Amino acid sequence: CETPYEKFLRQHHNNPKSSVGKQYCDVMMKRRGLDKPACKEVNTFIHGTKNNIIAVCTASGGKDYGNRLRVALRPFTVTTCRLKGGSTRPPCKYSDNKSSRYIVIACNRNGKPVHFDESI
Ligand code: U5P
Repeated sequence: CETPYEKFLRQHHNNPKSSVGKQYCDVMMKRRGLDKPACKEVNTFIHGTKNNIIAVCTASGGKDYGNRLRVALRPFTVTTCRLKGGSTRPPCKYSDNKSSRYIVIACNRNGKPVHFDESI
């Protein structure tokens, strides 16, 4: 079954950014199963290497951010998908926003990311 780290990667890792056409978020949110049972409201995909994301859990790539969170020392290219309209019933339609941001994540005791909190 899927570990918390594997779930993090499914929800939040896409590198390099997949070329799926104009509606990146609509395609990716469905492809990664984030349209079930309801459309997820907000979800961020990180276009960075696994090694660079894992490094945020260490002193070389991140620092403590309180509340057991870690903030990256360097920005990542990310795409944030935001549900359009008021209904969370599929089919899910998203707006896409690609930007360079400092990700805030939680890591497990093995130094692997397990939660995406926000990007700043
Ligand atoms: N989330 C993102 N990107 C954001 C904010 C939230 O992907 O910029 C996702 C995370 O997976 C988080 C979930 O666990 O939304 C719920 O966020 P929240 O409602 O607890 O803030």
